[in-house]
Amino acid sequence: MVSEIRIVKSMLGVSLAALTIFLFAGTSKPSGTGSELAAGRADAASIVGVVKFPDDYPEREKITVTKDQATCGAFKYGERFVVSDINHGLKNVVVTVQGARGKIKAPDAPVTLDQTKCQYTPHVQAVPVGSDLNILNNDGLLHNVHAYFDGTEPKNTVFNKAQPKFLKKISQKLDKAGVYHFKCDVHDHMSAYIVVMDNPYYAVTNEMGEFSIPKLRPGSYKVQAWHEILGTLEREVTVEAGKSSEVVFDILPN
Ligand SMILES: [Cu+2]
Repeated sequence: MVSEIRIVKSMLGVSLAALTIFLFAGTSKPSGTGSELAAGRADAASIVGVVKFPDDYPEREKITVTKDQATCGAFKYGERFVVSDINHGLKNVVVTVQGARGKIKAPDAPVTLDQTKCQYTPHVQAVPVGSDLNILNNDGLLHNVHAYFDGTEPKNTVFNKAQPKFLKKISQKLDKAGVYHFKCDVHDHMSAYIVVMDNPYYAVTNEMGEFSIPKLRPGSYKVQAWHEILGTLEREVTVEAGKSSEVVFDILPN
């Protein structure tokens, strides 16, 4: 089965892109509804895939730093489009399986958002709802951590805290599922996203644009892919007991 959805966006003066999802489902017949199968068993299913550009893909932006260059450096490479030279895979896409039943538990240890040389690390992460977040500052200068909910600016400020050089750590509980966009009010180039999850079936694409979501009950699901610029797409996927379904998100030129 091959299906596709298209959306069209444009940004950065680059004529982007229709984002097309091709789903390659297994050919054998489903073995039951699967609703009675416990996740994590040998008969659990998985969804694997890749998000990738064709031969033409955006290069890393080079952003001039205008403040605190002694610590921050003269320029930064943007992280909105981090694309592999090998397979043109797109990093930092958050892939979520909607409608899958499963308990989610906040980790015992806090998750972190680091600020080093005026850059957030990681640029994109996905964490369970209820996680405690530690925001670290070892730069020896002032940052101002300003988080917006759902990426909407400037209306939905979640928190807005100055972090002077002596304040090495700010702690914040992430108790609402959704997309948090972090900006620094001191350094315009600083940007990061934390996607707070209320179900346990998610992954963030790696340097090759790849993801893997294991331990699913067999069944039909919506798979949602979110990228900070390309937006959100959904697709129905059927996974079978003990098998993987592959989803390839091909980003096509206009
Ligand atoms: Cu800053």
